[in-house]
Amino acid sequence: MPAQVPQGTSASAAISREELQLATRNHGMPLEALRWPVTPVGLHYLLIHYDIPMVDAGAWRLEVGGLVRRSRSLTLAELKSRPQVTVPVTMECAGNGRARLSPRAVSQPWLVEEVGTARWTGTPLWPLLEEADVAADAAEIVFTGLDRGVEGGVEQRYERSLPVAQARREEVLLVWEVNGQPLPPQHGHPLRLLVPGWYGMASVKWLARITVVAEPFQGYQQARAYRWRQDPDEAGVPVGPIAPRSLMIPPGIPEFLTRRRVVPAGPCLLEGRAWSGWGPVVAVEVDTGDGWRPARLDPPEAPHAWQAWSYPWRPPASGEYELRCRARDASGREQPPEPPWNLGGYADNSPHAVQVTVAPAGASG
Ligand SMILES: Nc1nc2c(c(=O)[nH]1)N[C@H]1C(S)=C(S)[C@@H](COP(=O)(O)O)O[C@H]1N2
Ligand SMILES: [Mo]
Repeated sequence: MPAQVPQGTSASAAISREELQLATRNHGMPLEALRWPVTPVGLHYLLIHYDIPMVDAGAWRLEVGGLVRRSRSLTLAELKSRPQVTVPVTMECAGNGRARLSPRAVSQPWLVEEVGTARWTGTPLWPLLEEADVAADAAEIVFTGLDRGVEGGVEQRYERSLPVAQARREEVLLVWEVNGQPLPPQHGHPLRLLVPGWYGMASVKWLARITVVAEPFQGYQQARAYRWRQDPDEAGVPVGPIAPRSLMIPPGIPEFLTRRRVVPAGPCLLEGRAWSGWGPVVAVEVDTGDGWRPARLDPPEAPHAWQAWSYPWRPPASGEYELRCRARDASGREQPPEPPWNLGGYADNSPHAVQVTVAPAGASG
């Protein structure tokens, strides 16, 4: 923990009114929704920096310009007539885990549930840019949303860029459907970018403009937010791929206020899901109080979809337990006990812990 608390961070445990205001607008996925391999739309997490814009899809156009030989202005119907793919993708907010840090960035105070997996339908991005004929000296592609606001004292549209090498990945899509429905307002109606394997900030919603540029983009969401930094004066390193994480479906039933779980005595199957943007998850382990033990792990349904895991637990006695899970991916990255602190509060992927009371044998479940 740094000796001095930088501006824009809070050392106090209490959540401020401003943080609560953000938390009621941007909700996480209730952990019991981990049961669904594809998250029902209303249970998918939401992160909206400014206001949800109301967009008339009939009047809307996607402008493609900048360093291209053929600028384009496309209707939704034109985009939908292009080659179409549907793919399950797990998306997670880079700030997931932020509220567990101390001191923490004063921002959306996420705990662990800022994730969801949806079946997205759209068309690959790069062929569209190839048709526009991208200049040889292009460095990045900038994606501009329709939503506007003020952040860090800067009035802006939500805008992010991708280096050309990322934008060329065939799984990067322009999507107009989620789980078989047109994108609802909160998820980017009528079109969003989808960057599988990267934290959600890259997947720009309410997409209006794609601009090819020769220099690294210096917009707020690129050059100031979403960077690994210890200090506000540091330039930092951009946040990109999703670090490995696993979550557990909380077993039994919750106590209303604390959400502590109450589980009947006897065998208890622990289940959950795990994912990483650095390759498939190759191992999930569970600690029920006596060390890490391997869980059973399913393969992913698609390269960027989460994987189901399970672990048969036999509580040795009634009483209080803390259950934890952790994942390791094919790149060798593993959920650390304590991730390195950073100013923005990004990617705290320390293990998910669930507090459980096992009822005495013979007690009614
Ligand atoms: N235009 C726009 N795109 C955006 C955002 C935004 O505020 N405006 N939020 C980003 C962030 S930080 C995340 S985590 C994801 C959340 O996507 P979802 O709300 O569909 O789950 O959208 C990203 N795309
Ligand atoms: Mo996010």
